[in-house]
Amino acid sequence: SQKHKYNKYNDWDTITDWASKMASEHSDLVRLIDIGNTYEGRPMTVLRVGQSNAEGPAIFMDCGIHAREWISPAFCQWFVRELVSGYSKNEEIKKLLTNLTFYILPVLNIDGYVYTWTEDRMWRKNRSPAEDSDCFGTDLNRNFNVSWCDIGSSDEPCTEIYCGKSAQSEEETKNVANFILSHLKSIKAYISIHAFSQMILYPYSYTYELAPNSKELGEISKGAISELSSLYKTKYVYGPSASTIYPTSGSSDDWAYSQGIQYSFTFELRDTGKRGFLLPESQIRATCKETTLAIKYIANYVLSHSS
Ligand code: 0X9
Ligand code: ZN
Repeated sequence: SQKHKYNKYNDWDTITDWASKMASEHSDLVRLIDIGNTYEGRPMTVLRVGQSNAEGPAIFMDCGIHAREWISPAFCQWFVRELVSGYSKNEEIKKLLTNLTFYILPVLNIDGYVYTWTEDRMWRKNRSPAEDSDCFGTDLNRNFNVSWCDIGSSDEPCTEIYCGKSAQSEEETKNVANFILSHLKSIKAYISIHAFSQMILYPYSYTYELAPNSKELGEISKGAISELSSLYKTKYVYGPSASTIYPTSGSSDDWAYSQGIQYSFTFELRDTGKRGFLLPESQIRATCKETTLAIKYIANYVLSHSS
């Protein structure tokens, strides 16, 4: 594999080696948790980052549900480094890692990600074949078991928003859902990182109704954006997913929320469409630095609002 770089896009083999290295070089802070295999048999590995072995409050964050959104896995890698390197030199990070656990899945849709490196840069879905169709791939952000295959989703396998054979029919979705369910007592926040549009979204996506704590989620988003934009003045908007971007059903954030995880967010990182999914590597550093500020804001909020 290639040499791992934080300001470049890394292929899957390089990300795998990087994860092992993080765990071996920072064994006091990082553990790898195998949550099951993808459709094509690749192991999905969550990095558990945190000081304590106790099951304190936790934040689950995933990157790369959509294969072509390369800035997303780049951010998860950046954020892990931010945590491990900040632990010894930054009081804020030290406090977070002493009191919180981060579960970080750097690439959720690994098969799709590999496919974007080898066959089709613009691939979005996973790589499982459909029944009775020559088309491949389920949109994993339509496959979760919440209002499954309803608004903003399609039962036609050849579309980009195919919901799959059934709710949580896909290995990748099942593995994530099982992991979250088995840590439901500790996971207080769920954050899903996508691109692009520069938005922070929160439930609901499958209905225009407001979520019970919608006002609080809006205030958290506003605070996170004010941190984010303090660095480079990047313009972000926020709001309930359905009305702010478009309605979707079977999405990960709505599912996490339906399981009682009250702080559920989807980030759409840079840009607003000029380069879109093909965000140049020259923007990785700034995008990751500003997004780190937003995630730290949410983490601090969650920490001070969970007992
Ligand atoms: O369509 C999607 O899944 C997301 N946009 S993307 O361009 N990254 O594919 C939007 C998701 C909005 N819905 C939820 N947050 N549930
Ligand atoms: Zn996406």
